[in-house]
Amino acid sequence: MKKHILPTLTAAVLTACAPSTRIPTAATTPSPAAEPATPPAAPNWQEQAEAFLKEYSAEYQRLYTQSSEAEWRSNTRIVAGDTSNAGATARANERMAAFTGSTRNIQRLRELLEHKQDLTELQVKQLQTALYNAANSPQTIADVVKRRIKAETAQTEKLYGYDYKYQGKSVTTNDLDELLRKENNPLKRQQIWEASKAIGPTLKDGLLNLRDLRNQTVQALGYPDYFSYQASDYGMSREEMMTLVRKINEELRPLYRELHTYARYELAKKYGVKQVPDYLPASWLPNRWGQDWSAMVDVKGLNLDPVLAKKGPEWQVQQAERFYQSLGFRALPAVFWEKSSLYPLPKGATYKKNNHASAWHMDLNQDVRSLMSVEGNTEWYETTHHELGHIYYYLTYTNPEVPPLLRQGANRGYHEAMGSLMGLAATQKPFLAGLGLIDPKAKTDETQTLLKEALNYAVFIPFASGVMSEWENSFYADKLPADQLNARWWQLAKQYQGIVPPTTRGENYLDPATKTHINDDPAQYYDYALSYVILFQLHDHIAKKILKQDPHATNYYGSKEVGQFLADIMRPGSSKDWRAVLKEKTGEDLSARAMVEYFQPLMAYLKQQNKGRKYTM
Ligand code: X8Z
Ligand code: ZN
Repeated sequence: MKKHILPTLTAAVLTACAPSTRIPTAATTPSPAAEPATPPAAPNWQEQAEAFLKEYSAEYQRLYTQSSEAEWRSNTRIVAGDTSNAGATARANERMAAFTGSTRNIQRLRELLEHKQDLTELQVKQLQTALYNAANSPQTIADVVKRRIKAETAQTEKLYGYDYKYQGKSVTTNDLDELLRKENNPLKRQQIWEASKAIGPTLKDGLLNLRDLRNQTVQALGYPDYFSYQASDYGMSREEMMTLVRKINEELRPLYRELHTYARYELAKKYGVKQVPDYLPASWLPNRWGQDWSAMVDVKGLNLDPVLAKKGPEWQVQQAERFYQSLGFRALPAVFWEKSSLYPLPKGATYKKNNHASAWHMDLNQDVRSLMSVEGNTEWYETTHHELGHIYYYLTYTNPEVPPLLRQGANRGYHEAMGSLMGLAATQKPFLAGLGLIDPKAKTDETQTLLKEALNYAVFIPFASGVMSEWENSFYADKLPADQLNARWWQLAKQYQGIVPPTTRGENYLDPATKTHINDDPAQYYDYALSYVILFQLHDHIAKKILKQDPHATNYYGSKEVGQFLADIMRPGSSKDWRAVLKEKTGEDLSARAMVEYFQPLMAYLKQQNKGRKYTM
């Protein structure tokens, strides 16, 4: 999850205009009535915008910082029964909302934007961003906004304060994930999987309430629903976004179909099940949501788990930093090491913390932190690179050229792509050999390596662009009825992922709510699908054009040219149009071409393996 943009503060460029004018536009500057002889000088709109933005940005940054500090405490110290952090967070977010959504600010923003043609591009972008932020907190409906803020804080506490139990004992989500990667007994697997879903029903009332409040909030400034609001951050309508993610899914479908068939047969063999099921039982997969199956394959000579377990979690974070530094990025600032919360809480701690990885830009300046529970294994190794990608993005666009309001990704997908790209690069063989993490002389199987990668990156697409995006689209835009929430989830899981629950899951469960983003990063999971598409486009360019290496076997380490390429994308933040950035840097529009091409060599192998097997999707 990306806490790099706080849920209540979500900010970005608004290109699709908010049509409603429920707030009357302020009259233009009154002309001095007493002196009709000399016409008043036309207002200098650029100067006016500059003055407004200067004052606005200073206050915005001040309140943003207070809000981040409060949120940080709420996410790193959750004490059962103690609502003091939640109270402080709600108050800080209310102050932020009262400012960003104030009627006065909205009026002024609209007035200035009416003179768009007289303003600089940078001014227009900032004003649009501020107006976009306003739509999340319009003070014309202050009461709704207040209730939404309170409900969001309460949902977060519930989500991360939950006490997961397996076999009668408290367990962490790290424990459950580890069990799902390793356990071979299908009955036990089902119990583990069910334990991971027990949180769902506890979140139902809160989520339904949040749906209404989120929709109502953005409707006040003319957005039809919360999903449309989030999509507009890309300058796209809801329909355009859904068309895009469906297209991406279609393009990767032939590969997914092969992977799905392969997995059904291989897992049936592994679990000793004679009748191969048409659809994959969710509890068979090494991930709570079936979004990453890479743990299914162990590539001889490339298994990092034992090495990483020995090196330990601290080493992993330091190593990720070294990788970025080798490309020319600076060392992480001292505050990162002092104030981040990087490792699991000690056993017996009297409080809990958010168990999902995130990166924070606390003050839109140099205070950057990460919240993780890093353990020594491959999954956390990749996640650490992912989070540092957010951190280096923050540090790179924090420069005098980029005003605070535009310190965000070219779009949200880019923000997710950077670190995932580095995560991919940090697992390729030449990189690992160069680092001494594997034996450079060891013969490794290239097909198995590519298969393992496909089970990670390609398998993710139907989950992200299919199940998650479609469900949230139905939930927010179509107001999915409360008695169809779980049914819709499993219908989508079957359709897109070919996955079914191990037993019937009625509406007494709420399995979508077990995914953190559904609660606290709402209606934007397609960011991750787009980020994978973008990351393969960037990787393809880096490998072929910069490093002149095979995309399947690269070593970015030490390449200042690669660092330059990435920093050039990060530096402007959202002051540049995201489509223009991609075109300029790769020569391409957004496209799954590179991703499909990357996995193409795997198709022949999978077809061979699947010969004579029954395809069900
Ligand atoms: O939530 C995340 C990051 C935090 S921004 C760890 N990710 C998605 C997930 O875990 O579901 C990374 C990829 C997908
Ligand atoms: Zn992220």
